[in-house]
Amino acid sequence: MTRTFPEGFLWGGAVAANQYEGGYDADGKGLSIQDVMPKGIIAPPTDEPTADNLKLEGIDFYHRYADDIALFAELGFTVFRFSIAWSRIFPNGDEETPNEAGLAFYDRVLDELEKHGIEPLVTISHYETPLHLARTYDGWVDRRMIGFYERYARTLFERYGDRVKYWLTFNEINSVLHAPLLSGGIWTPKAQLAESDLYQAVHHELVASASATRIAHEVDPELKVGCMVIAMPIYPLTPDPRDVLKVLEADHANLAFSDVHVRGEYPGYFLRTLRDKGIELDITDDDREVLGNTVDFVSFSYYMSLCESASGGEVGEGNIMGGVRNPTLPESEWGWQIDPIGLRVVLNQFWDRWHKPLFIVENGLGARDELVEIDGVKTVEDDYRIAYLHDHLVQAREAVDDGVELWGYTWWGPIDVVSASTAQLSKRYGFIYVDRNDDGSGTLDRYRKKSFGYYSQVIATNGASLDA
Ligand code: BGP
Repeated sequence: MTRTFPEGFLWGGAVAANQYEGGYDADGKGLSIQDVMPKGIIAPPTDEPTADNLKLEGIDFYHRYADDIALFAELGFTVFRFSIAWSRIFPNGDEETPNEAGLAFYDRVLDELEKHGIEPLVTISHYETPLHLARTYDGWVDRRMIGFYERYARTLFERYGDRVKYWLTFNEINSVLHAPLLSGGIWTPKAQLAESDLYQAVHHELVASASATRIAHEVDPELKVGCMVIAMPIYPLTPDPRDVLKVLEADHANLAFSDVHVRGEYPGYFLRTLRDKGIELDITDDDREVLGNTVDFVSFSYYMSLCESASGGEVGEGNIMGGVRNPTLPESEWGWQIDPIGLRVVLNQFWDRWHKPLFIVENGLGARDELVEIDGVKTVEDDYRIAYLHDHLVQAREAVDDGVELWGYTWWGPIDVVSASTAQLSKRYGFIYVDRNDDGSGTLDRYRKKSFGYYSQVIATNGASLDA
């Protein structure tokens, strides 16, 4: 029996403006926090942009977008997830009127996608808060951020709403507890940040997200707005019930964000956490009403799973949030443990919990690649990436057979981009190799890797080729 994905399933790739566009000060763009984060989240920000920051030039999509989108079309993409750089549209973030040149850039990107019949999926805010908002307001700690974000979101819906149907409000919104600057634009260093301020920032982001959903539906009821979270299945390290309880607590910390997005109110367990911490949030009646604007779908990134244990355990690396290592799983060169079955687990968990359509908007393997020449053609023999892709898609298809409503799949970084956590280019995810190195050298030329052909087959056969 040939097994395919549902008809109309959306296939593509995902990127974020700050990791691939470059053009960090082009056409009136203001600085974003990323322009002063040359080492990602592994070192504090700098005062000014510095030459060692690979994101300033990225992979120069700003100038090469037409050629890159043509390559995505060659892969067979039917969807492309990208983010809009907030500081291209509102350079400082708190202006009254947008920067027309910034808006025009995304018009051109959308023209190109339309030309190739590729559906856009837009992230409104992907780890790129305007620097001015971070420095002057301490990011989302300040309630005024809600208004700035609403103005920005409305501008996007009104400008692009007739061409962009699918929207995500915040990338990995549940990462703010772990990475306050990256995810919440909070300038105060994490070690000095009061927990009450951090949770207040969470609240402001959740209200802003729900408000954006309301505005989108006002502009056009046909628009589909989703939340976007890190999906991280957590397993008990042992059958000890205390380990299971730890898992429940860790799950709650992660799932609270999507619970609010889907149910429109804070779950009891979250309110208890606040009580236990002695935190009283400033939540207005208006806020409560706004939160009632729930999402149309739930999207997530999935890279890995973790363990929890009540009695400690070896702590490993992870996507933003680390945890106890699973002794049964292999790991990537960056220590992220590889767990395809975990994808089927979260898909089922999310579907059972919310009964909302799901969208896998990030999944991928960061690895060191070697560019080689075969029959005069430069390529990368990335069988490890093909294996990762294959194994995860097989599990996604299992989940669909389990009854999960899954709208689509966008591989993270279909073209090599700068890493979010470490700001390296050598941590490559792409099907398309970009000749740029960690020291900034390279021609920026693009080359198709072996996985390019593999993924294009998967897309062309709507998943049937996974069994070949
Ligand atoms: C997610 C982010 C992305 C992305 C990806 C891979 O957390 O949403 O922006 O980069 O992870 O992570 P990294 O680049 O750190 O390898």
